[in-house]
Amino acid sequence: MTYELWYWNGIPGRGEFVRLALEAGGIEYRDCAREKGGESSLLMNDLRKNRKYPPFAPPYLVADDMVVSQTPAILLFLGERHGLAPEGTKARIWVHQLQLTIADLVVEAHDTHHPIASGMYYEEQRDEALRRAPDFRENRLPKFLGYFEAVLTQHEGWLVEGHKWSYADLSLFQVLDGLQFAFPQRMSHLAQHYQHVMALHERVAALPELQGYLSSDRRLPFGDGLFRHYPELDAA
Ligand SMILES: N[C@@H](CCC(=O)N[C@@H](CS)C(=O)NCC(=O)O)C(=O)O
Repeated sequence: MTYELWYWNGIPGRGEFVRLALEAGGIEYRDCAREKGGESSLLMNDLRKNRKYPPFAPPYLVADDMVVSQTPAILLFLGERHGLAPEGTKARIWVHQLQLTIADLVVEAHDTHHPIASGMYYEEQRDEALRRAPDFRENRLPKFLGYFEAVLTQHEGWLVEGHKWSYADLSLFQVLDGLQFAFPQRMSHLAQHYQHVMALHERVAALPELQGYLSSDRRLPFGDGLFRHYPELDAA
């Protein structure tokens, strides 16, 4: 069976957390919204399908008769089916918790540039963004990084002790990549304090399973998505 992944074409966004898991797991999938010229109507049409269990928003994964949306739920599903997380309730729920915490961080990073409304242009909420970003840089970002640093300090290299990488490690890599893109000054200042976190970023980037993907054009660059670089929102 080949999974169908649906996510907006042109930005890595939340789709990338799913892509990384599929790619690192060697799992076959179609990136449906990027096929046939990649017009946004492809995804819009699929979203309009009359489904009994519809997704609220992309990303979502179609697997036989199931449609799974919500990034952490998709990863929970793939993790169980393909061994991308350890087995057993305790470990499974632990990885899920980590993924939900990563999802919280993603929302807060996004809200630095869109603090008022996702549907408005950045320029329309720039003043509010300028007020919001310093708290993220100075308080929230160190709190999240400190949390993952503490977890990694107790485990051996990966977020789940005794397991190889899990999907949460891949997602943490992606968030760190996005944060380095969006807040290069702040992240380079903080790097010295979160050495285990930064080492995890390097370790995932070097995974043999991901080399083909990371150097391919399937891996999209950041741009106008969740992680955006506005120099005025960054500072050491
Ligand atoms: N909690 C959801 C959020 C999904 C989401 O916000 N998707 C964005 C793209 S990254 C979207 O298209 N949202 C449309 C909307 O919220 O109306 C998840 O983790 O997957």
